[in-house]
Amino acid sequence: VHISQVILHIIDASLKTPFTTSFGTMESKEVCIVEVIDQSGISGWGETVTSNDPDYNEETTFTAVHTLKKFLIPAVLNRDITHPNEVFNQFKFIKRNHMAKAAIETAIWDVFAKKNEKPLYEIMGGVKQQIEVGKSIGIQKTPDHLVDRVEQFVNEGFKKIKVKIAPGFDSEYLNAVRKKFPDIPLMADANSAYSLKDMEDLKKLDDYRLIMIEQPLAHDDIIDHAHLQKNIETPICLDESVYSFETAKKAIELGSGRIINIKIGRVGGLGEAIKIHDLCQEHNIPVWCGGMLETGIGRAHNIQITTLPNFTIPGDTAPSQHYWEEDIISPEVVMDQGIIHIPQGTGIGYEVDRKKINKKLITSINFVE
Ligand code: OSB
Ligand code: MG
Repeated sequence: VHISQVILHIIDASLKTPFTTSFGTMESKEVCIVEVIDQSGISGWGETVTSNDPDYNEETTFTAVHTLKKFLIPAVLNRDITHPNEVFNQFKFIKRNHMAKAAIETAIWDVFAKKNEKPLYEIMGGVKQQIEVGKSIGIQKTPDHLVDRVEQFVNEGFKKIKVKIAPGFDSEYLNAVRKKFPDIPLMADANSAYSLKDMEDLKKLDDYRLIMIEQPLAHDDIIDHAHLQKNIETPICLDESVYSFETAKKAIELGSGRIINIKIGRVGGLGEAIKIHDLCQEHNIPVWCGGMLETGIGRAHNIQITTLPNFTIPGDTAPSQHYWEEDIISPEVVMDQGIIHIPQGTGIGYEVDRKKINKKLITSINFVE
C-alpha cells in the first residue's frame, strides 16, 4: 500500500435518540471520517470514535483531528506500507492518542484488504460468517421506562441486553428488569462511576445474575478492580482500563476482571485489537466487541473483527437504524433475529455513500504531497 492522498471529512452526527451514561448525555457529536487513497486510486475508510467531550477517555474529535493533521497523516503519506500491522509501530513516537491512530490505521486495513480483493475479516483471520448482536441501553428516566426499552429490544431479537448504571440508577433498575425478564442474558456497564467505597452496593448486584459488570471502577484502574473481583461473584469486564496490549496483559496477570471488551479505537487500531484478542484467547478470557455509537464505517470495522474466534459474547454492534436517521453506508447495517450476516464484499464490506457524508459535512481537509 502506498497512500498518496488523505481526506478528513468532518461531519455532524446527530443521534436518533440521546444516549445517557454515568458521565453524561450525548445527543450529537462531530465525527472525523478518514479516507485514505492508495496510489492505485482505491479508497479505504476509518472514523474517529471520539465524541466532543473528553468524558469516556482523554480524547475528543478536536484533538484527534489535530493529531491526525500534524503527526499521523505525515507519518504515512507517501510511504510504502507492506502490511497494516506495521502502522501502529510507525506511530510509536506519538504517545497514546489511540482513537486518532485507529481512525487512520483502520482505513489502511480497508485499503489493504481491497487491494488484495478480500473481505477484511479474511485478512484478519476471522472465521465466523454471522455474529450475535447485543443492545446497549442508556440510563432511563425511571425503571419502568427501562423495562419498556428492554422489552422492545428483546422482542427485536437482541442476544444480550446491556444496561448503563450509576450510583442511584442501579439496583432499582436492574431489579425491575430481572422481575419482568428472569432469564435474559443481562449485563450492566458503570463507565467507572463507582469506587471501592461502594463495595457493599456492588456486592448486592450479584443478586441479579448479570453475565458481567463492565468497568465499575476508575477509568485507569486495574488494582482496585482486582480487589473488587475477589469480593464479588459477578465477573468484571474491563473497558476503559484496557487501553493497550500491555494493560491487557497486566490486568489479566492481576485478575482485574474475567472478560474484556475490545474497542478498536480505545487500543489504537485493529493490529493492537487483534493482539489483545489473541492474548485473551491464550488466557481463556472471553472477549466481545464494544461500541462507541459509531457511524456505519466504525461499525463495519467492529463487525469484521467480531468474526475472530474468541469473540464469544454478543457485541454492542446494533443495526444502523438504532443510531441514525440515515447512516453513511449502503446498505445500512441490518440484523435478522439478533444476527448480523457478515458482508462478503472486499474491505469493510459496506459501500460508503459520499452523498450521505456530504449532507452532514461540516468541513473537509485534503492532504496530498
Ligand atoms: O462504555 O461501552 C461504553 C457509548 C459511548 C461511550 C461508551 C460506551 C458506549 C456504549 C454504546 O455502551 C455502545 C454502542 O451501542 O455503540
Ligand atoms: Mg463500556
